Amino acid sequence: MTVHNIRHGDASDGAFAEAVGGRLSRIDGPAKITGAAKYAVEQQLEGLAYAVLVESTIASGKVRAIDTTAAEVAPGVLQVLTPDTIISLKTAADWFGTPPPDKPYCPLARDITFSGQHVAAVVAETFERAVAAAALVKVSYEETPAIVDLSDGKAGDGIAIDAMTKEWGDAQGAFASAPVRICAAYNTPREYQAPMEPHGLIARWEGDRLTVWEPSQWLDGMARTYAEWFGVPFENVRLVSPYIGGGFGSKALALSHGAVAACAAKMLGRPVRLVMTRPQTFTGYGGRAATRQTVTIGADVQGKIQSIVHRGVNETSIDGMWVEPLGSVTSIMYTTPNFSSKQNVVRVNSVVPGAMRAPGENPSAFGIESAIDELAYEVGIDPLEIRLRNYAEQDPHAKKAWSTRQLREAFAAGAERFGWSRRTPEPRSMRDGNQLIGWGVAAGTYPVRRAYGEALVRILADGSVEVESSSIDMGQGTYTILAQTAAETLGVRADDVVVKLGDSRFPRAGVTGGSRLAGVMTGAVYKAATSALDQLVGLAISDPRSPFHALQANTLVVANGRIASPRGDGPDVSVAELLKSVGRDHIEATGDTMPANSTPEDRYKNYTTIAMSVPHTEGDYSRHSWCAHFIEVRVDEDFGTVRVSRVVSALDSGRLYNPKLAESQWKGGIIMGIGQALLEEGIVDRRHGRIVNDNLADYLVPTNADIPDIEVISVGIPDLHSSVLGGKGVGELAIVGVAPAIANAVFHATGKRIRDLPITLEKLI
Ligand code: MCN
Ligand code: MOS
Repeated sequence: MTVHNIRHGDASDGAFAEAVGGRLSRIDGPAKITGAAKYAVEQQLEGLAYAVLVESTIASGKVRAIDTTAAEVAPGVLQVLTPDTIISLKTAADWFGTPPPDKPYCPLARDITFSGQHVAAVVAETFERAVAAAALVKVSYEETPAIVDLSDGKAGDGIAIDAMTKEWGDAQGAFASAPVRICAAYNTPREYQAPMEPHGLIARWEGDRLTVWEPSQWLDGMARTYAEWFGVPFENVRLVSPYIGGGFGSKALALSHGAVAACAAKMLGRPVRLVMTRPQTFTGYGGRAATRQTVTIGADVQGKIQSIVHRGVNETSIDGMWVEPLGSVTSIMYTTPNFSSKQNVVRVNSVVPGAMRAPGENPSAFGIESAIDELAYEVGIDPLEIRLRNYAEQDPHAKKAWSTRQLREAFAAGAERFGWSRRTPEPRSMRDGNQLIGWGVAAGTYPVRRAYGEALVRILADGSVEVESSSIDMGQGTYTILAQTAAETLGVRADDVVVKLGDSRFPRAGVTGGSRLAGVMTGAVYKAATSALDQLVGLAISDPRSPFHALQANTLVVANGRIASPRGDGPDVSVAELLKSVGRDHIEATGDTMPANSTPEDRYKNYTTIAMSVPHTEGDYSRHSWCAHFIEVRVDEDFGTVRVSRVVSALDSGRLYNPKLAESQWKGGIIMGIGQALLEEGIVDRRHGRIVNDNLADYLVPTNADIPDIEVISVGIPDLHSSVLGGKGVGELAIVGVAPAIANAVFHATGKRIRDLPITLEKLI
């Protein structure tokens, strides 16, 4: 979509900054800083109309009637949509591509299952007129009692998710006979992604072709959903998403507000823009589900674990299913001969929860990494030492070797840098005036999720290079690392590479979720660039017009945009000159990492569903990123306020494609973890089942003043079992383990164990 002028990385890194592994600065940065970057809903289209949603004010019941009379005659109103007037859609397949039931889909609800559900929409000539008219829509309801959250008496134990059960040995028996036993319950509240850019879209129909400008973590998956809703071919839907102002898991799927806007555009014959208000971003899609876990550990007096029994529950909605895998870290972090983990989900009247940075691993780590700390105090062993005593030398669940696990190295590097050896073990033993100081440690992990990728690389007449992919950059650095990959492979400078992302017309890409995109796309670009290079060298050697033709070389080298014989004894011309001499205006190649015998159906499935994701335990290895967080807190003894004053984290994400960007990702994850530990909590009004702090003044996320110095250390080594270029996931890893490290530090500071996030002052005094 976009042309970037590259600003180079740290001067000290010189030309190396442009190769894979170099510290090149974000090439999309200048466009963002100057405001030149145009986000999806900022497109100016002829005849644009504006849609505003009307949402249910009850959490459970039925819409009795919708009175639209006043709204319809309000100034500037073009259309009022209700379940009765909106066009009917077909149900789309889910993200696994499971064939959907053959029944109509209506994005406006008659049956209300949560507060904030879309019940109507108003479209007007201006946004302000749509807002004013939406306030005139009168909805009457028949209300029924809502199950407000997990603690509601009506909630019950929920549904057992058997697929989540993991068991080996005799966990209950071994626990009963263990000399040391601990058992505790850990809770995390509803949390929200809170991206800076709210969800929204512009939809435009031209005949039976739909273009949607929408921030998206998955253009091809969303295009498939729109196509299935409207019953048009996949090729007829174009998704455009040049920049994304943060997603954190929330922008991967086409949602009902998108369907409403696309219906309105079709019915009206005009392009329609619909942008959620900030409060609507708390109910228009789900944040992280609230969770409860019980972790039971049996150990010997040396702190060696003999048994772990783990039970977890997460919220889901009345009519949707979300499973937050709570046993994911519990089952792999430590070695134990006996293990049992089971999980239930409980239906409550909320929007269906969704993916939020490290879904599963994040709350899972809060349970096990708090519990192991409790065990450390119980047996009187240093919390770092107990982790090393129970170190898992292989995947305890899959019983496979780790592809790479630099966790011991992470513990060592982090402890050294933090000064862990100076810690005094007793709670409340370290202070500075009236501030109690606590030092806590916790580990984190995230699986290496993989899929296949595809990209196009084009060498142009002037020797510059274009890379095209329908994958996206929501701030992680995709533009930059793909420029580096193409530059290194083709022997050109990174500022001669233009990376075009975020348009579903480009070669397809799977979901940007599960921290997989960097590994998938660097692999695909490497492949495409390699085959473009082969073509270039092939032409140079074989074309009679080429200056290299007489040389009878079987290969040539390309570096700094010039092509020459390996021994340097022949011509030395620029790539542009070579293309001119052989009469070509460009060379292009598409490369992908799909298995060789893949059919077109396999490819469609790979890019538009998650059904072809490669399991992280495929083959002989278990693949994960790892980290260790060392955190200092200062707790005001009188007020109970907690401040994080120092963070040192050592992380293993394998080879880093760009350390500067990986460090920035890790720091972002740690900052989000500090928010989770100390601030973030969706508060439910128990009378109405409504989220009351549905705005960024009341739903607190960290600001600069909350964030101390954060030091991150890379301890990874290349892992070729995990990706083509040896990297493992970066984006989600670092949030995992931050909240328990802080809770553990708070215990060390105060002697008070907080097992309910967030750690707010009233829980401490
Ligand atoms: N990287 C690297 N070396 C590696 C792997 C990654 O240098 N071995 C760097 C690259 O700059 C790459 C970035 O880390 O662009 C993230 O790569 P990866 O871990 O593969 O994650 P994805 O590209 O798939 O991004 C998604 C991931 C997820 S799932 C969430 S949630 C999340 C995250 O990234 N949401 C984010 N980071 C985010 N960062 C921003 N700014 N905004 C979000 O919404
Ligand atoms: Mo990330 S929560 O997998 O988009």
